[in-house]
Amino acid sequence: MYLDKEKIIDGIKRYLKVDWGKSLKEAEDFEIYQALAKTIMEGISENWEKTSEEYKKGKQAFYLSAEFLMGRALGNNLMNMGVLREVKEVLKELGIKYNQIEEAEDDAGLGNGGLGRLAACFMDSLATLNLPGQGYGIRYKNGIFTQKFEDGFQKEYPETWLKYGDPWSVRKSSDEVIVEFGDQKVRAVPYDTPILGYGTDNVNTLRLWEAAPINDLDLDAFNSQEYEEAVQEKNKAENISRILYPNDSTNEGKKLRLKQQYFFASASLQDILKSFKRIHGKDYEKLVDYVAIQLNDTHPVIAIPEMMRLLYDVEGISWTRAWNIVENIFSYTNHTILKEALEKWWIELYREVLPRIYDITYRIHIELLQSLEKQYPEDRKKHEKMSVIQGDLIHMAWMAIYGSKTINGVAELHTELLKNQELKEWYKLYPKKFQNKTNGITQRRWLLFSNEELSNFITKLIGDEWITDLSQLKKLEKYKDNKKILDKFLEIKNLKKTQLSNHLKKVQGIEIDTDSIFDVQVKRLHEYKRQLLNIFHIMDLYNKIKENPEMDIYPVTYIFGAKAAPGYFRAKGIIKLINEVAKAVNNDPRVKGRIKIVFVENYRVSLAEKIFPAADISEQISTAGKEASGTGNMKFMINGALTLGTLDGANVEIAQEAGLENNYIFGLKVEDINKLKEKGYNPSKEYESVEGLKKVVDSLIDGTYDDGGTGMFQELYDSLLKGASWHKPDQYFIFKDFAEYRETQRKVNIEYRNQSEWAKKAWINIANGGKFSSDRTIAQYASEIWGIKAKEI
Ligand code: B1N
Repeated sequence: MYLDKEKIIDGIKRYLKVDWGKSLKEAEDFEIYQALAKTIMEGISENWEKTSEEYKKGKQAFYLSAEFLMGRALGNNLMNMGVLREVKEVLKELGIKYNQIEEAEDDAGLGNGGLGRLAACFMDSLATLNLPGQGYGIRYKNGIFTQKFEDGFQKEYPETWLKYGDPWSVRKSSDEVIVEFGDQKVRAVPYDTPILGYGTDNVNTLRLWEAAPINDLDLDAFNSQEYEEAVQEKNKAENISRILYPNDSTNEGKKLRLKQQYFFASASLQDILKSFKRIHGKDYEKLVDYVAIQLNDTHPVIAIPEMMRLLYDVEGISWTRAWNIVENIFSYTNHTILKEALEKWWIELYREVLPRIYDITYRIHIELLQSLEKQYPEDRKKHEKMSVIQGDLIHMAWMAIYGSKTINGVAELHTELLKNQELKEWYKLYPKKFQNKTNGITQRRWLLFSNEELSNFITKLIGDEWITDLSQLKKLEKYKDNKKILDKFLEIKNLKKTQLSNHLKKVQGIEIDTDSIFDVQVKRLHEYKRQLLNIFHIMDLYNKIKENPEMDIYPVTYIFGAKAAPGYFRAKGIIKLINEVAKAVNNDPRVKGRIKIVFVENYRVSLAEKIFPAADISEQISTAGKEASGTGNMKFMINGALTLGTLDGANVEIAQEAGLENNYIFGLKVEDINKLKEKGYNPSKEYESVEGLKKVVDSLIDGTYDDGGTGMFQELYDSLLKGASWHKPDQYFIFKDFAEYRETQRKVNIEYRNQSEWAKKAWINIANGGKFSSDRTIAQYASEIWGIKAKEI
């Protein structure tokens, strides 16, 4: 342990004085938070340096990701260091409320959703497993926007996590590199954040790049009183790392986005090569023995031609040797099969921003064509389909597959769909490259930290090994019929529900019945995730209550949390709809509190930590085949919520592990949807024939709910019944799944009343959550892809 009580108190007081000129009595919460953070940084600095030195001696894995959705660091770091309790005590003695200090930290929201949070969980697991792995990304000045609801509409406000500075990062000016574009040259300045593992002295690193100008100020312009021009270069440079693109699973073909991608890919590779050279000189044949690079989706795939540039242009290695190195260093993870997410760049734009990278990409394209010609002589159609350059577009996923050692999907079903549908030609060409790596989550943040009560209880029963070996949870299963233990579980669940309600009361002024079922859907807002199916069911239920005021319903609180991409009109329409229905339902005396809708504002990591432990039902209702994995589903599971879901993504494996009978699985399967598509799906049939559905759908446009004259609800209506130029009506099969979803919801409502049976199911879910630790996922990446081994300092 690096810190004891005295050191902590001393550190806090010292930093308060040095940084803010304040005594403890005068200090604000955020100042105490910063002082505490810096005390920790001081405490770990030696181990951090030691770890970096140690890792350099062998093979390292580098995780390149445009997003790292880290959330808060304070509590997590204290917990991983094993001093959380001490710190709480110390602060108490000083008359300071730990909770308030914790709440003073802004989330580091440098990601959109699952993909970014996965990267963050991976960082935690790498460190905990003592694995030589480092993250590389972008230090966005503004992370994911802050969401507010104004009159039920989503409004976005800039997120400003750096306004008081970030105590968790160290600017490493001496490791700056230059990144060059066709029209611009900038400095890339690294900021290192320590990643503390649990129960280890190792401290791993997340290195995020900030863009800075070569020249701060154009003095000539300044002297001629042209002040705007004087800082033009600075602004243009800083724009590169200014803001996270707020799209989840859609491609943004903007110039600045391409610059961001090249910026961090180039800076990271230069950094990797520089530290390799320091030890091994120019012996590049060794590179594959020391470096593995994981490309988190296609966002960093530009690193492939950039590596060629660095090895071939800069280091003077032959093209063939360089390509051989590339093919053995890079691996690519695919996170989605949605067409609209596939990254393709306009040639014109690409060539303008990255002229040399374009030439290199072109050569890669030609060589791929040559190898395709060998494999499939004169099969023009196939060549065209698999080309990196197609017409006016550069296809990043194809370059990734061609240039990588392995390609993996993120859940079994997803990988099978890649192999047999989406990427079947590629699978045929390179069967050995394809792997599955089912996602996972860190149980440290998502159970130990966010659900202290359940954690303590589990530890009391089976010891604390589960904290670093989640498969230990299996030992809980023998208690599945133990009434005392299940009662205790229910008591904890109730406590977590009360804590969440208190929090929501404070931040949003909402009263929640903590005896009601907490039915939760939290995730990005997207049509394929089908929040619309969820709200349609509630609208139907509300209609039924109005028809039959004495209807027997066990009280349910439907909790939503979701940000919509600012330019995603339909997603914003769905938010408005949920808020409108909430207003009607929550204020209708006839409902008598039986159902309530709560849409939490600004859903983010720190709020998620309060929500997962309080959930009874985990809504995972995406159209089968569309959700690559999902990771929220896993967080719910290990906190004892039952999955109400389709056989999609990792839900399939959750149901496999915990048993179908302990979850609520419903709806169309991938095969059903394929068949339906073949046959031709006409949603009007369901609309007319499924009892209650027409009334729900019509209420979008008959004046029941008001979209404030925006046309949003009409547009939703049309998307379901008429389709649009780019898609068929009800493309996500909401109508087709509606009846079965409602049936399953009814079952939930009845079965929840039997609390001991319910608790048993929840308990079995927890006991079988072991597979879904990111420790398992990372151990598989380490041995099956990267070839790295644990190294303790
Ligand atoms: O990645 C997660 C999965 O669990 C989810 O199922 C999947 O939807 C998510 C472009 C994405 N796929 N693609 C993205 C994010 C940002 C962006 O600009 C695509 N996110 C996912 C982790 O595997």
